[in-house]
Amino acid sequence: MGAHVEILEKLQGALQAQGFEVYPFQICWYNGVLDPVFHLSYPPDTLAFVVLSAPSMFEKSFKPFLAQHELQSLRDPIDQCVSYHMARVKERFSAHNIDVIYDYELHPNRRPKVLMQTAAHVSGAAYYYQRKDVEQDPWEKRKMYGVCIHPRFGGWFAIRAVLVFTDVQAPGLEQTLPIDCVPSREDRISLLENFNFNWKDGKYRDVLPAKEKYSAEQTLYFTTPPAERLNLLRLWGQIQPTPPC
Ligand code: B12
Repeated sequence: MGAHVEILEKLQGALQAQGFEVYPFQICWYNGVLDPVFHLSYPPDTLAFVVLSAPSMFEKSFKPFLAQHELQSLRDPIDQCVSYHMARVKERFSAHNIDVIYDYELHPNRRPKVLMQTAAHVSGAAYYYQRKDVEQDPWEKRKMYGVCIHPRFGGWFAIRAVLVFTDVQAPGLEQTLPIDCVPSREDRISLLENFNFNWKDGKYRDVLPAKEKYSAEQTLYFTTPPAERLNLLRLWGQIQPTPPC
Protein backbone atom coordinates (compact mmCIF):
# COMPACT_ATOMS: atom_id res chain seq x y z
CA MET A 1 0.00 0.00 0.00
CA GLY A 2 1.48 3.35 -1.02
CA ALA A 3 1.72 6.27 1.39
CA HIS A 4 -0.90 8.06 -0.70
CA VAL A 5 -3.68 5.72 0.44
CA GLU A 6 -3.18 6.51 4.10
CA ILE A 7 -2.78 10.23 3.39
CA LEU A 8 -5.96 10.32 1.29
CA GLU A 9 -7.97 8.65 4.05
CA LYS A 10 -6.63 10.99 6.69
CA LEU A 11 -7.29 14.04 4.50
CA GLN A 12 -10.83 12.90 3.80
CA GLY A 13 -11.27 12.36 7.52
CA ALA A 14 -10.21 15.95 8.12
CA LEU A 15 -12.14 17.65 5.33
CA GLN A 16 -15.17 15.63 4.22
CA ALA A 17 -17.29 16.50 7.24
CA GLN A 18 -16.52 20.16 6.56
CA GLY A 19 -18.06 20.02 3.07
CA PHE A 20 -14.81 19.64 1.12
CA GLU A 21 -13.78 16.90 -1.30
CA VAL A 22 -10.19 15.92 -2.04
CA TYR A 23 -8.80 14.04 -5.04
CA PRO A 24 -5.17 12.94 -5.42
CA PHE A 25 -2.94 13.36 -8.47
CA GLN A 26 0.69 13.21 -9.49
CA ILE A 27 2.33 16.47 -10.50
CA CYS A 28 3.31 14.94 -13.87
CA TRP A 29 -0.35 14.37 -14.83
CA TYR A 30 -0.95 18.07 -14.34
CA ASN A 31 2.23 19.28 -16.00
CA GLY A 32 1.70 16.80 -18.82
CA VAL A 33 -1.28 18.69 -20.29
CA LEU A 34 -0.10 22.27 -19.65
CA ASP A 35 2.18 24.73 -21.42
CA PRO A 36 5.55 24.84 -19.64
CA VAL A 37 4.87 28.35 -18.23
CA PHE A 38 2.16 26.83 -16.05
CA HIS A 39 4.17 23.85 -14.80
CA LEU A 40 4.57 23.28 -11.09
CA SER A 41 8.22 22.65 -10.26
CA TYR A 42 8.17 19.48 -8.23
CA PRO A 43 9.46 16.01 -9.15
CA PRO A 44 7.02 14.24 -11.53
CA ASP A 45 5.49 11.73 -9.13
CA THR A 46 5.07 14.15 -6.23
CA LEU A 47 1.73 13.64 -4.49
CA ALA A 48 -0.80 16.47 -4.73
CA PHE A 49 -4.52 16.91 -4.01
CA VAL A 50 -7.16 19.18 -5.40
CA VAL A 51 -9.66 20.50 -2.83
CA LEU A 52 -13.24 21.27 -3.91
CA SER A 53 -15.92 22.92 -1.86
CA ALA A 54 -19.24 21.08 -2.09
CA PRO A 55 -22.56 22.92 -1.65
CA SER A 56 -22.63 21.82 2.01
CA MET A 57 -19.40 23.70 2.81
CA PHE A 58 -21.47 26.83 3.41
CA GLU A 59 -23.40 25.26 6.27
CA LYS A 60 -20.73 22.89 7.55
CA SER A 61 -17.71 25.19 7.53
CA PHE A 62 -18.53 28.75 6.64
CA LYS A 63 -21.30 29.47 9.14
CA PRO A 64 -19.48 27.86 12.09
CA PHE A 65 -16.37 29.76 11.04
CA LEU A 66 -18.25 33.08 11.15
CA ALA A 67 -19.64 32.25 14.56
CA GLN A 68 -16.27 31.30 16.03
CA HIS A 69 -13.78 33.67 14.41
CA GLU A 70 -13.31 37.35 14.08
CA LEU A 71 -13.18 38.23 10.38
CA GLN A 72 -10.33 40.29 8.97
CA SER A 73 -12.06 43.16 7.24
CA LEU A 74 -9.87 43.26 4.14
CA ARG A 75 -9.94 39.59 3.11
CA ASP A 76 -12.71 37.62 1.47
CA PRO A 77 -14.60 35.73 4.23
CA ILE A 78 -14.78 32.44 2.29
CA ASP A 79 -11.05 32.61 1.59
CA GLN A 80 -10.42 33.14 5.31
CA CYS A 81 -12.53 30.09 6.12
CA VAL A 82 -10.82 27.91 3.50
CA SER A 83 -7.35 28.94 4.63
CA TYR A 84 -8.30 28.26 8.25
CA HIS A 85 -9.17 24.68 7.29
CA MET A 86 -6.02 24.25 5.20
CA ALA A 87 -3.94 25.48 8.15
CA ARG A 88 -5.61 22.82 10.29
CA VAL A 89 -4.71 20.20 7.70
CA LYS A 90 -1.09 21.32 7.83
CA GLU A 91 -1.16 20.93 11.62
CA ARG A 92 -2.62 17.43 11.36
CA PHE A 93 0.09 16.46 8.89
CA SER A 94 2.95 18.10 10.78
CA ALA A 95 5.27 15.23 9.83
CA HIS A 96 4.91 16.22 6.16
CA ASN A 97 5.73 19.31 4.21
CA ILE A 98 2.66 20.66 2.42
CA ASP A 99 2.59 23.57 -0.01
CA VAL A 100 -0.93 24.99 -0.17
CA ILE A 101 -1.79 26.96 -3.31
CA TYR A 102 -5.16 28.75 -3.45
CA ASP A 103 -7.37 29.43 -6.47
CA TYR A 104 -6.85 33.18 -6.22
CA GLU A 105 -3.05 33.13 -5.95
CA LEU A 106 -1.21 34.85 -8.78
CA HIS A 107 2.44 35.26 -9.73
CA PRO A 108 3.74 38.85 -9.89
CA ASN A 109 3.04 38.80 -13.67
CA ARG A 110 -0.63 38.00 -12.82
CA ARG A 111 -0.47 34.42 -14.08
CA PRO A 112 -2.41 32.08 -11.78
CA LYS A 113 -0.15 29.85 -9.70
CA VAL A 114 -2.33 26.80 -10.33
CA LEU A 115 -4.94 26.13 -13.00
CA MET A 116 -7.60 24.64 -10.78
CA GLN A 117 -9.75 23.26 -13.60
CA THR A 118 -6.87 21.29 -15.07
CA ALA A 119 -6.04 19.95 -11.59
CA ALA A 120 -9.70 18.95 -11.11
CA HIS A 121 -9.74 17.13 -14.45
CA VAL A 122 -6.46 15.20 -14.12
CA SER A 123 -7.35 14.11 -10.57
CA GLY A 124 -10.70 12.74 -11.80
CA ALA A 125 -12.69 15.20 -9.65
CA ALA A 126 -14.62 17.01 -12.39
CA TYR A 127 -14.45 16.91 -16.17
CA TYR A 128 -13.01 20.10 -17.67
CA TYR A 129 -15.05 20.98 -20.77
CA GLN A 130 -13.09 23.19 -23.11
CA ARG A 131 -13.70 24.60 -26.53
CA LYS A 132 -11.62 21.83 -28.04
CA ASP A 133 -14.09 19.25 -26.63
CA VAL A 134 -16.66 20.51 -29.16
CA GLU A 135 -16.18 19.29 -32.69
CA GLN A 136 -16.49 22.03 -35.31
CA ASP A 137 -17.38 24.64 -32.76
CA PRO A 138 -19.58 27.55 -33.85
CA TRP A 139 -17.70 30.37 -32.09
CA GLU A 140 -15.22 31.53 -34.74
CA LYS A 141 -12.90 34.14 -33.20
CA ARG A 142 -14.63 34.47 -29.82
CA LYS A 143 -12.63 33.54 -26.75
CA MET A 144 -14.50 30.78 -24.89
CA TYR A 145 -13.51 29.85 -21.34
CA GLY A 146 -13.84 26.24 -20.22
CA VAL A 147 -15.81 24.93 -17.25
CA CYS A 148 -15.59 21.88 -14.97
CA ILE A 149 -18.70 19.83 -14.28
CA HIS A 150 -18.93 17.52 -11.29
CA PRO A 151 -21.00 14.33 -11.63
CA ARG A 152 -22.98 14.98 -8.43
CA PHE A 153 -22.90 18.76 -8.08
CA GLY A 154 -23.06 19.79 -11.75
CA GLY A 155 -21.65 23.32 -11.61
CA TRP A 156 -22.56 23.88 -7.95
CA PHE A 157 -19.09 23.78 -6.45
CA ALA A 158 -15.79 25.64 -6.48
CA ILE A 159 -12.19 24.53 -6.72
CA ARG A 160 -10.43 26.06 -3.75
CA ALA A 161 -6.87 24.82 -3.44
CA VAL A 162 -4.14 22.41 -4.39
CA LEU A 163 -2.11 20.75 -1.66
CA VAL A 164 1.34 19.50 -2.66
CA PHE A 165 2.95 16.96 -0.35
CA THR A 166 6.47 17.96 -1.36
CA ASP A 167 8.09 15.11 0.59
CA VAL A 168 5.86 12.31 -0.77
CA GLN A 169 6.33 10.50 -4.08
CA ALA A 170 3.36 8.44 -5.23
CA PRO A 171 4.53 6.41 -8.23
CA GLY A 172 1.87 3.78 -7.50
CA LEU A 173 -1.08 6.19 -7.62
CA GLU A 174 -3.36 5.22 -10.49
CA GLN A 175 -5.06 7.90 -12.51
CA THR A 176 -8.86 8.00 -12.42
CA LEU A 177 -10.40 9.71 -15.42
CA PRO A 178 -13.15 12.22 -14.67
CA ILE A 179 -16.71 11.21 -15.51
CA ASP A 180 -17.84 12.68 -18.80
CA CYS A 181 -21.26 13.79 -17.66
CA VAL A 182 -21.91 16.10 -20.63
CA PRO A 183 -21.25 13.74 -23.53
CA SER A 184 -23.27 15.32 -26.33
CA ARG A 185 -22.01 18.07 -28.61
CA GLU A 186 -25.23 20.12 -28.28
CA ASP A 187 -25.13 20.01 -24.47
CA ARG A 188 -21.46 20.98 -24.45
CA ILE A 189 -22.25 23.93 -26.70
CA SER A 190 -25.02 25.21 -24.45
CA LEU A 191 -22.88 24.57 -21.36
CA LEU A 192 -20.01 26.66 -22.69
CA GLU A 193 -22.36 29.36 -23.99
CA ASN A 194 -24.12 29.60 -20.64
CA PHE A 195 -20.82 29.73 -18.78
CA ASN A 196 -19.38 32.40 -21.03
CA PHE A 197 -22.37 34.58 -21.90
CA ASN A 198 -24.89 34.08 -19.06
CA TRP A 199 -22.85 32.92 -16.09
CA LYS A 200 -24.60 35.40 -13.79
CA ASP A 201 -27.92 33.52 -14.04
CA GLY A 202 -26.12 30.35 -12.92
CA LYS A 203 -27.86 28.21 -15.54
CA TYR A 204 -24.62 26.51 -16.54
CA ARG A 205 -24.58 24.95 -13.08
CA ASP A 206 -27.76 22.98 -13.90
CA VAL A 207 -26.40 21.27 -17.01
CA LEU A 208 -27.29 18.03 -15.23
CA PRO A 209 -29.72 17.37 -12.36
CA ALA A 210 -27.44 17.98 -9.38
CA LYS A 211 -27.77 15.84 -6.25
CA GLU A 212 -26.78 18.80 -4.09
CA LYS A 213 -26.90 22.49 -4.92
CA TYR A 214 -26.41 25.84 -3.22
CA SER A 215 -29.29 26.93 -0.98
CA ALA A 216 -31.13 30.16 -1.85
CA GLU A 217 -29.14 31.84 0.92
CA GLN A 218 -25.80 30.60 -0.38
CA THR A 219 -26.71 31.58 -3.95
CA LEU A 220 -27.58 35.08 -2.77
CA TYR A 221 -24.27 35.28 -0.92
CA PHE A 222 -22.24 34.32 -3.98
CA THR A 223 -24.18 36.56 -6.37
CA THR A 224 -23.67 39.54 -4.06
CA PRO A 225 -20.66 41.62 -5.17
CA PRO A 226 -17.66 40.84 -2.91
CA ALA A 227 -17.56 44.39 -1.53
CA GLU A 228 -21.11 44.01 -0.17
CA ARG A 229 -20.83 40.52 1.27
CA LEU A 230 -19.76 41.67 4.72
CA ASN A 231 -22.85 43.85 4.92
CA LEU A 232 -25.02 40.93 3.92
CA LEU A 233 -23.51 38.78 6.68
CA ARG A 234 -24.13 41.59 9.17
CA LEU A 235 -27.72 41.85 7.99
CA TRP A 236 -28.17 38.13 8.49
CA GLY A 237 -26.74 38.44 11.99
CA GLN A 238 -23.95 36.03 11.09
CA ILE A 239 -21.32 38.52 12.25
CA GLN A 240 -21.28 41.43 14.69
CA PRO A 241 -22.00 44.94 13.43
CA THR A 242 -18.95 47.16 12.99
CA PRO A 243 -18.35 49.10 16.21
CA PRO A 244 -18.61 52.87 15.80
CA CYS A 245 -15.21 54.56 15.23
C1 B12 B 1 -8.58 34.30 -14.35
C2 B12 B 1 -9.92 33.66 -14.03
C3 B12 B 1 -11.05 34.22 -14.60
C4 B12 B 1 -10.98 35.32 -15.66
C5 B12 B 1 -10.51 34.69 -17.01
C6 B12 B 1 -11.07 33.28 -17.23
C7 B12 B 1 -10.11 32.27 -17.85
N1 B12 B 1 -10.49 31.01 -17.81
O1 B12 B 1 -9.02 32.57 -18.35
C8 B12 B 1 -12.42 35.90 -15.66
C9 B12 B 1 -12.44 37.14 -14.77
C10 B12 B 1 -13.02 36.24 -17.01
C11 B12 B 1 -13.19 34.77 -14.96
C12 B12 B 1 -14.56 34.70 -14.95
C13 B12 B 1 -15.29 33.70 -14.34
N2 B12 B 1 -14.83 32.73 -13.56
CO1 B12 B 1 -12.94 32.42 -13.28
N3 B12 B 1 -11.17 32.05 -12.84
C14 B12 B 1 -10.00 32.52 -13.18
C15 B12 B 1 -8.83 31.77 -12.53
C16 B12 B 1 -8.31 32.60 -11.34
C17 B12 B 1 -7.69 31.43 -13.47
C18 B12 B 1 -8.11 30.92 -14.85
C19 B12 B 1 -6.99 31.12 -15.84
O2 B12 B 1 -6.38 32.19 -15.90
N4 B12 B 1 -6.66 30.16 -16.65
C20 B12 B 1 -5.56 30.28 -17.60
C21 B12 B 1 -5.97 29.64 -18.94
C22 B12 B 1 -4.83 29.82 -19.94
O3 B12 B 1 -6.19 28.25 -18.65
P1 B12 B 1 -6.98 27.31 -19.65
O4 B12 B 1 -7.83 28.12 -20.54
O5 B12 B 1 -7.59 26.27 -18.82
O6 B12 B 1 -5.80 26.71 -20.55
C23 B12 B 1 -5.09 25.57 -20.12
C24 B12 B 1 -5.83 24.27 -20.45
O7 B12 B 1 -6.42 24.38 -21.73
C25 B12 B 1 -4.67 23.28 -20.45
N5 B12 B 1 -4.87 22.13 -21.30
C26 B12 B 1 -4.46 22.01 -22.57
N6 B12 B 1 -4.86 20.81 -23.05
C27 B12 B 1 -5.51 20.16 -22.06
C28 B12 B 1 -6.11 18.91 -22.02
C29 B12 B 1 -6.73 18.49 -20.83
C30 B12 B 1 -7.40 17.15 -20.78
C31 B12 B 1 -6.73 19.34 -19.69
C32 B12 B 1 -7.38 18.92 -18.40
C33 B12 B 1 -6.13 20.62 -19.72
C34 B12 B 1 -5.53 21.00 -20.93
O8 B12 B 1 -3.52 24.02 -20.93
C35 B12 B 1 -3.82 25.43 -20.96
C36 B12 B 1 -2.66 26.21 -20.38
O9 B12 B 1 -1.48 25.80 -20.94
C37 B12 B 1 -9.55 30.44 -12.05
C38 B12 B 1 -8.99 29.85 -10.74
C39 B12 B 1 -7.70 29.12 -11.01
N7 B12 B 1 -6.67 29.44 -10.27
O10 B12 B 1 -7.65 28.25 -11.87
C40 B12 B 1 -11.02 30.88 -11.91
C41 B12 B 1 -12.17 29.90 -12.31
C42 B12 B 1 -11.80 29.28 -13.65
N8 B12 B 1 -13.32 30.77 -12.51
C43 B12 B 1 -14.40 30.23 -12.14
C44 B12 B 1 -15.71 30.85 -12.25
C45 B12 B 1 -16.88 30.12 -11.61
C46 B12 B 1 -15.85 32.05 -12.94
C47 B12 B 1 -17.14 32.87 -13.17
C48 B12 B 1 -18.45 32.10 -13.32
C49 B12 B 1 -17.30 33.95 -12.10
C50 B12 B 1 -17.41 33.41 -10.74
N9 B12 B 1 -16.28 33.38 -10.03
O11 B12 B 1 -18.46 33.00 -10.28
C51 B12 B 1 -16.79 33.64 -14.46
C52 B12 B 1 -17.25 32.85 -15.73
C53 B12 B 1 -16.53 33.18 -17.03
C54 B12 B 1 -17.10 34.40 -17.69
N10 B12 B 1 -18.15 34.26 -18.41
O12 B12 B 1 -16.59 35.48 -17.51
C55 B12 B 1 -14.20 28.84 -11.54
C56 B12 B 1 -14.64 27.74 -12.52
C57 B12 B 1 -15.26 26.54 -11.79
C58 B12 B 1 -15.61 25.46 -12.77
N11 B12 B 1 -16.65 24.74 -12.45
O13 B12 B 1 -14.95 25.24 -13.76
C59 B12 B 1 -12.68 28.87 -11.22
C60 B12 B 1 -11.90 27.54 -11.34
C61 B12 B 1 -12.52 29.46 -9.79
C62 B12 B 1 -12.88 28.50 -8.67
N12 B12 B 1 -12.35 28.78 -7.51
O14 B12 B 1 -13.63 27.55 -8.76
N13 B12 B 1 -12.37 33.91 -14.35
